[in-house]
Amino acid sequence: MRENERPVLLTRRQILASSVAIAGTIPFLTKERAAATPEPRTAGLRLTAGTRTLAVNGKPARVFGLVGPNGKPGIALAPGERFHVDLVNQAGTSTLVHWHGQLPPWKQDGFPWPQTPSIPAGDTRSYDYAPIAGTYWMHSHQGMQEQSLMTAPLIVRSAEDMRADRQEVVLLLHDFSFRTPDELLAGLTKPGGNQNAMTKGGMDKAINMGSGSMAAMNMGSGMATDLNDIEYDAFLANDRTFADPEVIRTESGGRVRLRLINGASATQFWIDLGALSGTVVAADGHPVRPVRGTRLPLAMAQRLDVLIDLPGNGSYPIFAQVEGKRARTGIVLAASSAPVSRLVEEAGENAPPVDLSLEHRLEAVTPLAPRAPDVTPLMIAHGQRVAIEMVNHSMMAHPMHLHGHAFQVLAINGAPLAGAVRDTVLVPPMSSVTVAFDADNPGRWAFHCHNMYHQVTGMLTEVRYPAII
Ligand SMILES: [Cu+2]
Repeated sequence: MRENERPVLLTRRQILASSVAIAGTIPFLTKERAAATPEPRTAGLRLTAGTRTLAVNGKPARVFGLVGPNGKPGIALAPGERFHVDLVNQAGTSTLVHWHGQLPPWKQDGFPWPQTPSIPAGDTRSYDYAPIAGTYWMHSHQGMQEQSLMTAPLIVRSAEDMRADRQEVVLLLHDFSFRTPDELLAGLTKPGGNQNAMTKGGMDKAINMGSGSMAAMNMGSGMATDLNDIEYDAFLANDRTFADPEVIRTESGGRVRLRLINGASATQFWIDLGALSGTVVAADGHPVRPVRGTRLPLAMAQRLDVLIDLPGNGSYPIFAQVEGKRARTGIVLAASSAPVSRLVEEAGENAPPVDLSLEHRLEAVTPLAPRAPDVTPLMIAHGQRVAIEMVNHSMMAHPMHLHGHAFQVLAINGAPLAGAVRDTVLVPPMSSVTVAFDADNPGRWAFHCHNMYHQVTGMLTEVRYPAII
């Protein structure tokens, strides 16, 4: 299967008629269409960045995709297996894919630094590093390709996962628009635009480093609480809407490990397990002490692993409701013979803003060793303990992500916490969150808001070690 030559993902969901009208979701498909695919230079797993056509709300949508060696989205690795991947660019435009939350050498991180340029259309780039186990994901860090669904799961199974013998269910969430990302961004930034406060909110100076014993990030200021700046056409769970959800048939016993991934570009969700209850056992791939719950907030780019034991042989929807809205998407877990009834696409009432209620309850299984942080801004040195206090003076929520490191959440609004070790944390409006990490991975690392529109309008900086070439 490793040499599978299928150029793009073909599933029953896709409309393959060549006469299909191209929806405007891919911004820069150029005439420099990929030539013949080069032979992989090594024996890595083949991961193809390409294009595909989905049906969304009954209409065809041309989007990007990342298809693994088995023809399915993304990559899943066995315990101990290296991330040895040949990324083949058949997307018809240059691209670069970030292995979100993984801790590779920095030149394999998939961020377009001058030293690590994007992959031209038709080319292949190889990656080889020892991955860390857990629920991760991959997404393009090139322009705004992420909004056009250049995203996929990256699952690294542990030996413990295999021993537990639970059925693995991956739920990858997206926000979707028939408009191009450029059109969506223009709607956000144009003067007098009615969609949000980005231009009022000082995004251009969103990241200001203070001095003192901690680096402090100040995130601008706005006037009113700001949810869902973009009116999306659909919200997708594993590429499908709730009108036609994926039904996952559960194995006998109904023991599931649900791997939740928020791959949306600008949307936060409340996961609602409905009639089920679950146990959160990992945040952003990193184990946490078990926390029971049925409604779980999931900020952009975050992941949660939830263990669920189905109580019977019925069918059980897993809802993902958009914060501030009635809109929802999701999947259905159903025993083999259980009928699945049609689902109501909208919830009865709007979901509240995604918050830190779960973050307060999370505690890393393997926390950072106790240690005082060094006095340092974003130039850091190998071996340091670095603490960053992120202060949000705006009315927008910012899910903040650091590449190449896992940090521990150590305070929320100044109140100390021995929280989760993870890679993405939400900083709600008018709030502060302090994280710390060990500087153990020399390189140039992006540190940014994972709301893609905040990132591309400047909410991105660099955490850098000295003497990097
Ligand atoms: Cu943001």
